[in-house]
Amino acid sequence: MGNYDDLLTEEVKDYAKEIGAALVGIAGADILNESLDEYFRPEDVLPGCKSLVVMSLHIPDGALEIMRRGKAAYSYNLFGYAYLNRELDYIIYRMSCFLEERGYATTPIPARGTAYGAPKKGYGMISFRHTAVAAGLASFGLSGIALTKEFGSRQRFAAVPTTAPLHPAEKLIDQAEVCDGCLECISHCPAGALSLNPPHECRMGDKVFRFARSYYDKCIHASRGLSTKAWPGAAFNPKIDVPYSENPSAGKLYDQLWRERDEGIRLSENSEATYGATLCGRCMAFCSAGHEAMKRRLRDDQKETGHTDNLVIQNDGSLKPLQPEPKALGKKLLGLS
Ligand code: B12
Ligand code: SF4
Ligand code: SF4
Repeated sequence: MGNYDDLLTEEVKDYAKEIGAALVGIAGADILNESLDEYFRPEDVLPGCKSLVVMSLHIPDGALEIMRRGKAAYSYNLFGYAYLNRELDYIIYRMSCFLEERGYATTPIPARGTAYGAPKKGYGMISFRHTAVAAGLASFGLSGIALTKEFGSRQRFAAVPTTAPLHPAEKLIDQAEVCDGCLECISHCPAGALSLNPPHECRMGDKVFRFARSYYDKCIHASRGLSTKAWPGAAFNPKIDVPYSENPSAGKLYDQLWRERDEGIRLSENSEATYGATLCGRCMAFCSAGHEAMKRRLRDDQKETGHTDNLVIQNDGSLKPLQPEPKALGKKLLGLS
């Protein structure tokens, strides 16, 4: 057992709640140093890093539910992405200052994007999903998204690496505790960007997690409004299909983003980068764990109201209830069969 500052750990957790974090936990730097690739480990971004303060913000259920119904992606794009990232940046900044004022070093990492110059495409300075799992807040769904008992898939994460000796979580959550293997995430991906054949394997602590490999370029193509397959039947589905190219150069992607897309999408965006038309997000939106967590949190007298009918948009524009069932492959990967 390490030599931890339990009092500071409690102060950090209280402060995280005070500045608005929905969930907060502490990840030990050691298990992440072993689990993540060189250059993207806590010790690479902060020499002497001992722990990471991991925080999340909940994406309001309504923002995803209205998107599942095919009516609007606008609420999700703002309150699940653009604005939420600002709120995350705010809590990262505050937590970083809180720790530095107490004499500890930190590295504040922005909530979105990857660092220019990093040696691997599609890698953040630190993977927040991995930090959330290491902090005992979440486990990997088969989608690769970090799922919590409280919100399922419906949250974004941030982590502040620090030299402070905070007390880390002692128990990691098993995948089967949060994911039922229904595979709705994979079957609703419009870009074929998620593959379980074979799954990606991640070792952390004494556990092995299995989840879909994600193809960066395919996801970007759909999630940046370049594909008419993104949200078939939905009012906000892009109306122009920009041809997909393998490994597009950054310049080509930039051109596509700003010139070749549906004009309506460009006009629906604004200077605050709301990505007005679509961010896809279907693997998050259709995740059963998210919908079930929403139902659990509703008051008893609200269980039959709002979005609990589970209606989702069909390709022909009609609405039908989603009826997810665990699948044989899903159960096998989760060790349930
Ligand atoms: C780059 C990035 C992406 C990339 C790559 C994602 C990925 N799986 O790593 C793309 C564009 C695909 C993407 C998509 C999405 N993202 Co994103 N993304 C990030 C970012 C900036 C970095 C992630 C990272 O470091 N990955 C690298 C390593 C560590 O991942 P890995 O698990 O070891 O390995 C993966 C890849 O290497 C790949 N892979 C490995 N081997 C192989 C082999 C082959 C052949 C191939 C093809 C791929 C492959 O698949 C592995 C499993 O996913 C983070 C922010 C952050 N700093 O963490 C947000 C983040 C992961 N994204 C997020 C979200 C919400 C999304 C989307 C839902 C989009 C949206 N609407 O917002 C989708 C979800 C896709 C999915 N199911 O995984 C959230 C997740 C929140 C949560 N609850 O878990 C994060 C944490 C942002 C945040 N601040 O909250 N994202
Ligand atoms: S965001 Fe869309 S395209 Fe990207 S992995 Fe999820 S479902 Fe697939
Ligand atoms: S959609 Fe189903 S299989 Fe996919 S992550 Fe969510 S609960 Fe797991």
